[in-house]
Amino acid sequence: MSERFYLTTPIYYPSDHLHIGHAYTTTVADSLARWHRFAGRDVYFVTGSDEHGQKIQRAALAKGVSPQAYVDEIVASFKGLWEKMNIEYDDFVRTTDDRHHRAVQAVFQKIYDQGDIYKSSYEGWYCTPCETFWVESRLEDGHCPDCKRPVELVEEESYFFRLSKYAPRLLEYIEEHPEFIQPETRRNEMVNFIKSGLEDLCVSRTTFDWGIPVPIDEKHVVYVWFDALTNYLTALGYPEQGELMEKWWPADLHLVGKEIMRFHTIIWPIMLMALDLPLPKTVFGHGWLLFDSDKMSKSKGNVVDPLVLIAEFGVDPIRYFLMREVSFGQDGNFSRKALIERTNADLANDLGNLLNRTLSMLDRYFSGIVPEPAASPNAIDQALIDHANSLGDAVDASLRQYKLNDALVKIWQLIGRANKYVDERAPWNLAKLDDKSELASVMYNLVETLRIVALTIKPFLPETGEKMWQQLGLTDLAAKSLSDVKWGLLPAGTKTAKGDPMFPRIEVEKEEPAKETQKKAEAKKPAAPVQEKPEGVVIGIEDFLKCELVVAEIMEADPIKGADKLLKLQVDIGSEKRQIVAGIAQHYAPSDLVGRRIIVVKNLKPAKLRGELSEGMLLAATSPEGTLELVSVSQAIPAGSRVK
Ligand code: ME8
Repeated sequence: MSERFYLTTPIYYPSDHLHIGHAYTTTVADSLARWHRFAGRDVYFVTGSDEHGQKIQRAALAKGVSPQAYVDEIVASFKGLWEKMNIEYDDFVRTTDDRHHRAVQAVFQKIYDQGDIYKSSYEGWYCTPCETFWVESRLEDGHCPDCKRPVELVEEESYFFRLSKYAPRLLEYIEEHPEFIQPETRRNEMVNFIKSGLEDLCVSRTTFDWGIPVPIDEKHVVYVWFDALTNYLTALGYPEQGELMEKWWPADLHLVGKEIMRFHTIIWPIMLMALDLPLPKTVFGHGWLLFDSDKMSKSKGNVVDPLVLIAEFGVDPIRYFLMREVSFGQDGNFSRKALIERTNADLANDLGNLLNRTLSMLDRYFSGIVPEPAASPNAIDQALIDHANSLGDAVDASLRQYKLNDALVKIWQLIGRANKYVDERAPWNLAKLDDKSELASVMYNLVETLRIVALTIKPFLPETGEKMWQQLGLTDLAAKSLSDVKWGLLPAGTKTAKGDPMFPRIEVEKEEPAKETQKKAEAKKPAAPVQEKPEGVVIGIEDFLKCELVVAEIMEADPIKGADKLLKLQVDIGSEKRQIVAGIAQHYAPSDLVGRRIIVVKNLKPAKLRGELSEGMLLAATSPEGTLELVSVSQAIPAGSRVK
């Protein structure tokens, strides 16, 4: 029987639309699922939506619709996003599904019947955004220690779950199963949390009704986390002990963000112990995707909408960035600049160029048909062959340890090796020889490397894998598996079909201000030709005078939707009003700008930045720390005055 792999993502709250942080977890899960399928394992991949609780009820109320209508609309958008991102899940559990209702009531009833749930009353604190109960001693300045928002005092009759009773057993389990909580830093945090004392957990609420009724007492609804965690069993048909439960439980991997590790490594395993079910093999708590070093969240207004990014860049650059940029387990920063740089450097430059130049040469030297590798390999050929031949196992080993970025680094090392191979073996020189056998081998080796890259890339970047496969003139990709990542399976005689570049370079100048462009020039691999700023060049006065610098008064300043670095300014330059788009939003609030007299270049060719016309450029200086200050004059100098 083939090895099996059951993996899950958190089921997300439809309290709002999903952002790139949610897409991160789901993309990782999808790539793992696709990889294990590709490696011949039997995979079950489940995601879903966590639709009950006070937070959702309040959100629906605020919108003036029923909670069900509210969640129906948002959950449809979840599914739409996953489809766009090529997420191939096997099941999507909605906690409003009847099957889930049955599973939760069965779990509650069983634990109650055996005496691990009892009735008492709760008086304490509750964080609604996190749907978490807190004892006073864990609060920080009266705020939720997780999300730092205010908590509410709750006083109500409740059912309690005897967490405390199971704490010693859980600690022992964690100690004996080092793979259970990963990465290791999170294991230590969880162990410390348990050792500091577990209180019994309140598992029902009475002050609102958007939830699953407690089976023995319909005044109560089941606490939303007790409800949500059960989804991992719902997907297997629990409480029926059928084929699905038998085949897939325990789960191999619950993939979650680090902030919900406590629920998954304390409450959930104790629920399972009480149900007499085995615990999941691994709960992996990954880091956060940060935006300007802060966790993205809707309430902070710093979220990045994946749909907007996909529309602009396509799906695979986003998938690639999420998995490559962040060391899995740790926090990582999202920025548009980093996304563009990654796409240009790794996808357009390294991968795109390798495919393009290889297929162009093949067209030129062999009319696009893969030749027989006639010559025996020299040391350089052999190094490439060995590298490519070991790639499949190397990627598999990284993924078994949840090192996604390592896996991608390994693929890109082979791509880098192949690009270097082109330069080392210089096919254009071999083409001058009468004997074409060496040229044939070199070209075969390059196309064969690309075939291996396409296969290993596909689980991470499905569209890219398919496009490469097509250009390589190969068929039947869906039937290929890890055993095809083996040197020499490319049939000579294959007719390739070179296409358009898969990743055209993203030209940033068109949409970003000069400051951004300048930063790009300093980056390791510029995405596009940039204007060099000459240093130490002596110019004549006539050159300087070509530049018409004038004093301008800022009349209005406004943010630009979707461009967090830009502000749109209406300025008076004496003779006329102008609009200028400037990259100063992170240094000045719009209200601080109105009335200032600044210096602008009046005769700069107008440009469009993010769809907004910019008719001129303002002058500013940057400190070594990166803060920016506008060059200004006092109110004594009227708008329109020439600066010389
Ligand atoms: O917690 N960086 O749902 P949720 C990385 N319903 N990952 C992020 C992220 C960020 N900035 N923001 C969100 C819930 N995530 C519960 C789960 S499971 C039984 C119930 C991802 O909508 C990450 O996986 O708040 C995180 O754990 C999850 O979304 C939280 O989603």
